[in-house]
Amino acid sequence: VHVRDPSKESETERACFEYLDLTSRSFAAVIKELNPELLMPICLFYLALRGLDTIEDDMTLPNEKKIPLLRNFDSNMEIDGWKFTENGPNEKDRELLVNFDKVIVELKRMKPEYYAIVRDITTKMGNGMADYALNAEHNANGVNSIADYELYCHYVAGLVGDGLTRLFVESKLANPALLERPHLTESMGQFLQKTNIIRDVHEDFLDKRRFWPKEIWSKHVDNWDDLFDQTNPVFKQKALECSSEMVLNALKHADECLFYMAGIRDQSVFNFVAIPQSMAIATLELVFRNPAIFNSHIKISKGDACQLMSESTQNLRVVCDVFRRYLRRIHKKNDPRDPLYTAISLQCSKIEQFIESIFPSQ
Ligand code: PS7
Ligand code: MN
Ligand code: MN
Ligand code: MN
Ligand code: MN
Ligand code: MN
Repeated sequence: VHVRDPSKESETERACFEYLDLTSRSFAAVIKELNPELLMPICLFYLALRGLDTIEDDMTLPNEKKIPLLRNFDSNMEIDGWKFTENGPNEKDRELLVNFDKVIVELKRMKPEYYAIVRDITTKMGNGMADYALNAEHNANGVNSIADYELYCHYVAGLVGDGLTRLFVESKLANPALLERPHLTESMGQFLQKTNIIRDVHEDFLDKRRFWPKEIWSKHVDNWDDLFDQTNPVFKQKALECSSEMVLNALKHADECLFYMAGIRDQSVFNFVAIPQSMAIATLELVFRNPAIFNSHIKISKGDACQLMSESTQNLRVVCDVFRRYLRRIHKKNDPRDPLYTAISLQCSKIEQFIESIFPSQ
């Protein structure tokens, strides 16, 4: 197993790992365990996108400032000495942007083949985020159609999957056939981002942001705010049914995520892609029919996270067992009074059958 030796690293390399630790909860650990060939490129890819997301998430920045920052981020990250010091004081990732000049030094030392991928995805994500920041301002109501919702998830996560897959294949750590299956890659990002959007609904509501598409929530309530009125038993019921529809929509991607992971050749890359996916299926189970998502920030327990980490660093069979376990729990929690009871039940069976077809249980 590869171990970093900070004494052999440059000052800017050490700084990058410091910002990685500062800005990520779960990604820092898995990135630091990556195959040495991809360790620094993926650390820098992460920091570039984390920089963009810090700007996107900063609700103290007016759109007149935010939009050009998002659209120009790819060119700014090529300017020696560029950094961003205007961030709101309570922005937790401020440190990264204030010291972004150090990240730029390391971006310039990357292999050109890898840098081209990072730059391409940064350009596309920055422009996609800018389109949505603009949209949210003009509609005060966020995302409307399911297609818009999936396009947003494409910009902030599907594209990350695309860039990562190109890095894995370029470094020969994944089967090049994955490049011919962009739909599988897209599902990897969509599954993570949709789970994040379902779980963070209350946090985003407090920030006056809405990512749940109107096409879904308007079937359950007339006003978005009603979902958060947990004192009214009718709204409480409707909110749960609405969240069921969001969970069902996310579950559409689960089988393709498992299929994608079969194309990974390197153990460290497998761990890197599998851990977030296992955390996502466990999070979906936690949020499913859980009214707490509408008034608090919920997370899977430390103990469950530890178990998921050890199970996701073995092989695809064990990860399939993890998916099976959580799908069964979702199946059990499903309530016959839920209008989507049958659809959810069928979707769980469909994924379980897919798993059964690749890894028969005895
Ligand atoms: C480059 C490792 C592995 C094929 C910073 C990993 C926001 C869920 O929505 O801040 O602001 O609340 O909680 C990670 C596919 C992306 C998608 C994305 C980059 C998996 C900036 C992760 C992570 C593709 C855009 C959580 C998508 O952030 O979200 C690297 C394969 C960053 C992956 C955003 C979201 C990540 C996310 P939000 P968070
Ligand atoms: Mn964001
Ligand atoms: Mn964010
Ligand atoms: Mn988040
Ligand atoms: Mn979020
Ligand atoms: Mn959060």
